[in-house]
Amino acid sequence: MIKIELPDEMLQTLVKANNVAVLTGAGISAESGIQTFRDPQGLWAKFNPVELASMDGFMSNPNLVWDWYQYRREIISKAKPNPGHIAIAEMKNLFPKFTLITQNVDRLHQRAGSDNVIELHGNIVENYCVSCNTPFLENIDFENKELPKCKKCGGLIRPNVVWFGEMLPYDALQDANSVAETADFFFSIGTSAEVYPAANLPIIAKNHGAYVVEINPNATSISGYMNQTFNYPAGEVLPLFINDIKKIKGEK
Ligand code: BJW
Ligand code: ZN
Repeated sequence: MIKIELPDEMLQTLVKANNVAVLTGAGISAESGIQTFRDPQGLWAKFNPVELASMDGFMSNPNLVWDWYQYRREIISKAKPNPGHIAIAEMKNLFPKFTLITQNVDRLHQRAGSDNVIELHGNIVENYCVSCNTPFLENIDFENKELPKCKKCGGLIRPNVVWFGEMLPYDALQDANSVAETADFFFSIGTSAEVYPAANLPIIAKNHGAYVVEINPNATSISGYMNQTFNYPAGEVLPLFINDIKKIKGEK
């Protein structure tokens, strides 16, 4: 367990905030045993994003891409939310307005108890047809190696995630931008802030007057814009926030 004292000036700003928002990335799930993308041991160190996370890659070798998602589904289904996810799920009870925006597809936030999560890059649970866009509603057994075909048109089925070069879901991006523009306290947690448009959100929040905090063991390209950075694992820092906020509010 880390021993740090959270700055009082930051905590006072946070307890007075009416509109708090969190943006998360793969790092929040690292302590649940789910690999990030760009860390030295991350997915992109071993797998090629052009082959596995683009429509061109899928159309060139749909079975390879499907197998990779089946492999990740198995890991994700066996993983459990960690103290970072649980602390974020508690935040909805601590502020008048709270919004969670995630780039993650693993649904661990929802399993920890977060609701109304804005999913910028879709999720790994749902699937749809690449030819007619019809959702594929059958349960996917990750042990089944065969790529399913659309019941309506016979087209290939893909996971409902956002690949490189694809637009983010329109409503999710609109909502995320408007939250960033109106939040008075904004956390960027466990993201390298390398992938756009998500990486812009903390900057938009800062430019609209929010107090911005980054939680990430490593510095990122946006660290310099932050009011505070905590270079520690999210699962260790976030419970300290919850503890201190409850203390200040007299709930503990
Ligand atoms: C911890 C920790 C602990 C570790 N606690 N922290 C040129 C050509 C084509 C497109 C582009 C281009 N140039 C720019 C673009 C746009 C492109 C983009 O941004 N590319 C950049 C890489 C340059 N973006 C897009 O294409 C997006 N769409 C779009 O812009 O549409 C308009 C458009 C269309 C066409 C052309 C141009 C524009 C779509 C992006 C989709 C991203 N998809 C993925 C895969 C999702 C599905 C799946 O999971 O399989 O989303 S890629 C991957 O990156 C995934 C993530 O959500 C995303 C972000 O990664 P994240 O979460 O930040 O993870 P990491 O690994 O990068 O960082 C983890 C961090 O955690 C690290 O900093 C660690 O230190 C930290 N950490 N342990 C806290 N315990
Ligand atoms: Zn179809």
